Amino acid sequence: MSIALIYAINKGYQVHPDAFAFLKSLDCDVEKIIKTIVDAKNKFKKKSPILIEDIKNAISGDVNRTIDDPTLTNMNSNPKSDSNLENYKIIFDPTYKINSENDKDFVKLFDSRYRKSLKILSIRSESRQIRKIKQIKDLRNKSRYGSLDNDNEKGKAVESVFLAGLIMSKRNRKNDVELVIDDATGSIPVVCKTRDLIKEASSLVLDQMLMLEISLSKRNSNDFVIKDIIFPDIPEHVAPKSGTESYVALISDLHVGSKYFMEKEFNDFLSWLSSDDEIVRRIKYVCIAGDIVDGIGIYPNQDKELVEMNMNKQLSCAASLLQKIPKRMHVFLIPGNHDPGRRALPQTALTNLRDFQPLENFSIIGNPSVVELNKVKLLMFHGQSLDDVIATVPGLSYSKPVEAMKILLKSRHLSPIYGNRTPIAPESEDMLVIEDVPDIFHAGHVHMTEVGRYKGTLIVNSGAWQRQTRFQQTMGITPTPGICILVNLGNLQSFKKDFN
Ligand code: D5M
Ligand code: FE
Ligand code: ZN
Repeated sequence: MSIALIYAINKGYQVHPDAFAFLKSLDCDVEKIIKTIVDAKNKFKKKSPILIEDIKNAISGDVNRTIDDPTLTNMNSNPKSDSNLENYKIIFDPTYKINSENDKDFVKLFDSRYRKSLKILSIRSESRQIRKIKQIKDLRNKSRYGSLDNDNEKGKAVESVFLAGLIMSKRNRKNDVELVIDDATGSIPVVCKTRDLIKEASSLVLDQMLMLEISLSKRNSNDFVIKDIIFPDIPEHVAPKSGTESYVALISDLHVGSKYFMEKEFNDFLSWLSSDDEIVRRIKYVCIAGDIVDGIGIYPNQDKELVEMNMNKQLSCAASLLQKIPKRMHVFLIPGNHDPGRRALPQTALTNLRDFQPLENFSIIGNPSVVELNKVKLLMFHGQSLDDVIATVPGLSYSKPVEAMKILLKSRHLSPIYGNRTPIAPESEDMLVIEDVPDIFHAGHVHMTEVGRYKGTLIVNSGAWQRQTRFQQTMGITPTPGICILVNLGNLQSFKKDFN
């Protein structure tokens, strides 16, 4: 740390106290970060102090951005494009928020999930009638006969109340479905009795947030009977029209280092990106949604399926492929479950890729991240939780990942189910709540390309560049690798480009 400071001071740069505190909290090569910032500022002859933003940009590889434009918006300098309309912003990146020394306190995490989800529900008018679970139980206990004697302002007996909470358990019984809902004041069993509600309950996943209207009448049953299920959900919306014919290329799951990595097809894709093709000329952005390398020790006997057993060599090989992406395209790259770093969500940026190649045109960011491309909001998530959603919701399958991705949007959470296959870290803030309504929701992980739409959001699963593995063969999963999805940011129309 002190060497880094001396370096900055000797070059005539001050470090802002906030930036100093921020640097101390980081678990990475501080000297290298400072040197990158100082060198960039020197190059642009800027003498301003080093701020937190400079550090964040240096980590994500966008050191020139703060220097170009303090609002953090990058104006593409490609003279062939309509430069006023070409720009990107990183709206959310968990990398700097992740606390590696968290104290395993899941109470804070779930409290954050509850609060953030309640805020999302607050746009619904019914949310004003939400009562705390303890209050609802007290009301019920007070009434001895028939409906409750709690009256509304007009003196009429209240027939139903609203509650909001996380689903603690779900039990299919003979004629109904019982849910146990939890808020900070307690938990309550509630029951779906009608056919429609029972059907709706089949797509509910554990630990997701819900608002429920429940009947207070005891006439027919002693249970708290659900009258309506209200999901946090995304609203019907129209994506902003950027007015340009710019494209974003969406890919994921390269698995460099695996013997199944489709090196030839991926190189064909890279050559195409450097070609003079009419479409390629319009590609301004490339998004890569994780599983860049195959990693080491990710699953039992993986070594038998690797061509490269050394993690650094896998990374260096991936970096030398990725540096072939033309510099005029800006690349956003997030990690997946095969990449180095912690497995639990959210994951920090794979910045060590840059140790092997400069990758100047890359924003290397965490999983999940939200970026804005020409005003179009794009949510990038590797997709680990799709395994859990597909395994628990009846009727879903690996061949149709879009349906599972819709469930994530409806629950406004990227990984609602806790304690199954997707590890979630006990952060004090739940960064997996989908706070911003995305115009494009991009994930990978299941190795199956599919595109769909939900309430104005374009949903894309971008497949893979890895042939069917032995595991997938035994599971009967036939992936659709070697395909890139292109999206026109002007109208959100998409199409596939197949490299097989
Ligand atoms: O995951 C690729 C897909 O294959 C994903 O849907 C999970 C599934 N998969 C892969 N390996 C396993 C094991 N060992 N158990 C269960 N499911 C698996 P990827 O992240 O590329 O490995
Ligand atoms: Fe993968
Ligand atoms: Zn994966």
